[in-house]
Amino acid sequence: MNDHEDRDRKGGVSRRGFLGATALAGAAGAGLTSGLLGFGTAEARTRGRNAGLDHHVPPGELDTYYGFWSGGHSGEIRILGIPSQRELMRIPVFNHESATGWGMTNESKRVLNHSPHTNGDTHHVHLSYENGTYDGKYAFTNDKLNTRVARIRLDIMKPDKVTEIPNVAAIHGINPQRWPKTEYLFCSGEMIIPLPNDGRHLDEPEHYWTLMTALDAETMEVKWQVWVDGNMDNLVTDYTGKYLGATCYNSDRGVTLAEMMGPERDWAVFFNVPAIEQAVAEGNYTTIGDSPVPVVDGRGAAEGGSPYTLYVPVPRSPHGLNSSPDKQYVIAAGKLSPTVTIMEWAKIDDWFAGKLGDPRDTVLAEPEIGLGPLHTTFDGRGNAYTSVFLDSQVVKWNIADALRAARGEQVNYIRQKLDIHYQIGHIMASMAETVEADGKWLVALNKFSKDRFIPVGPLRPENEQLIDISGEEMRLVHDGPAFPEPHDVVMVRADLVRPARVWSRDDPFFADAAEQARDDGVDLERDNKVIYNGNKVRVYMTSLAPNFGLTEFRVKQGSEVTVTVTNLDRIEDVAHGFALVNHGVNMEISPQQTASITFVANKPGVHWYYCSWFCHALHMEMSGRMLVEAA
Ligand code: CUK
Ligand code: CUA
Repeated sequence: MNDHEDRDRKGGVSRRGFLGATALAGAAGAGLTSGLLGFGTAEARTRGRNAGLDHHVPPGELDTYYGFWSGGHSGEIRILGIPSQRELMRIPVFNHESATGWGMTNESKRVLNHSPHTNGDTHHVHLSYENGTYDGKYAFTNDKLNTRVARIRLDIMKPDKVTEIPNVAAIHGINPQRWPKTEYLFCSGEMIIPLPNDGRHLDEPEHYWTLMTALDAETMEVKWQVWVDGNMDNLVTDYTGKYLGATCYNSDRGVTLAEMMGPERDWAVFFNVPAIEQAVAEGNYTTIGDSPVPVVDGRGAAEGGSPYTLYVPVPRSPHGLNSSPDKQYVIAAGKLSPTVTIMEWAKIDDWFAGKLGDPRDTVLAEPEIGLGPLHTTFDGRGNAYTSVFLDSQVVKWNIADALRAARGEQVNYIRQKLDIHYQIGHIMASMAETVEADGKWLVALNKFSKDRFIPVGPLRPENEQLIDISGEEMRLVHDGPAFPEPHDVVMVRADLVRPARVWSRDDPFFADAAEQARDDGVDLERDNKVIYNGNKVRVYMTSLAPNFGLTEFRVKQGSEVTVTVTNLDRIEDVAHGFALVNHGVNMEISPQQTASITFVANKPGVHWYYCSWFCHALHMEMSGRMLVEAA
């Protein structure tokens, strides 16, 4: 029996049965009434019948979705169960973290490339794809603060690669290729800088630029970059694997707010991946400064684009850019304009094939939504949901009706405006970034909570609100306070994610420690040994509740000590920790994991180490002494 059969048996069945019945009843009722009586009445009449989805997950039952949250300037990723909104796990990525030792263990330092930075700003999180839906392998996130991207392995739920992006400043948008599978991870540089940024052009903004970057999603190496006009904000890929696009809010490349607000129109820029690959293959590129990365010149906004890029003018300061799950549309949110711009991927293909005369020919409609539209998500039933910051609302609208209205038909494409609390940024519906968008749950990620929770001081939590979108009418069902910051989220059907239950002994995550042990003639699963090598000391020990394999080790003052602990427990959920008093040393060692940490023993005397992860009735007794001889 696999995890998910197990899960269905334990908790899913009764709820799933209940969901199916009510969702059907709601849809049928709505279909009947809305045709006959118009929108407002339909809403009123379905409210009684459509009890909606049950978001309450009783004790002992399991959630049906994984929510992967980007934690903004906390620098981490979080996993929430949906619909309960219980926070299940935090995944430190760019931040350093006390409980697990992320940023302090040798394994995490390797992943972080020994970066001096201890913080980050994860704006977006997306998962790897196969054929337009999640393959369960990786999550990706950006670090706007220190211009990096990271990949998280979804089996162990830890980052395994971090890449610093050259030639740009502040990676903002990221999106993986969706079709046929994620070969590239794309990321957009937001801030414009001199190229190269080596001090030669300081106060000459005409020399400031930014680039789109493509990484190989398997190696996480940078493959190529594309030089663009303007700056770049959010980015999205299509469902053919051929195109991606990004919004630009500073098309004049200004450096002050007033300059950024100058142009009446900015644009969305689209990239032709096969054409860029061909240019790279033919050597039709340049490089910048010391970076060997091929940079293809995709500037040319004044002419509508280049062989690699298309610049579609849209109202000033567009923000979100989202791909509809029917694979057809790409929708830019207006931010400063009350509209969204609906473009068609097929027309972008037509433009690159030379079939269109004007970049605006790719635009189908520009419906008015509300004040401050930021991001759009989808239910897979033809409706779009746009977050509207200034109005603090989620606006549900129908794409087909918006297109009919644009053709002059008298039709109200707005389905409902739901107040949220308060000032919504991102918005996301379950599975909405895939062809399997299922229209069940939606989260509104709100920048302010104001009066929604008891006060906790001048810094208040932000507010994640869960909304049931399974019926005709959106229903707000839960408020969830969030520490900075609930930036973005994807909600993924639980059966698509298959986390490991214990570590595998040959995991590459701790391959360096295993290799060092081999060099030292140490069997990690058996030996408890101290290797002295000049001023370097390597301490190997096992852990098996409630014992460390070594209850003492002796070093000279000033030694650089590496403690490598291998957790022999095979029982799920029995993690140990290695914490050394007064040395800032603490790390997690989960079942069957090897973890290592290096520090300098610079204080003579007796220093206790103890297990920091509760593991046994004798957990407190699971300890030992480091004896440091004065130099
Ligand atoms: S995006 Cu990052 S600041 Cu995710 Cu709405 Cu604007
Ligand atoms: Cu081992 Cu607590």
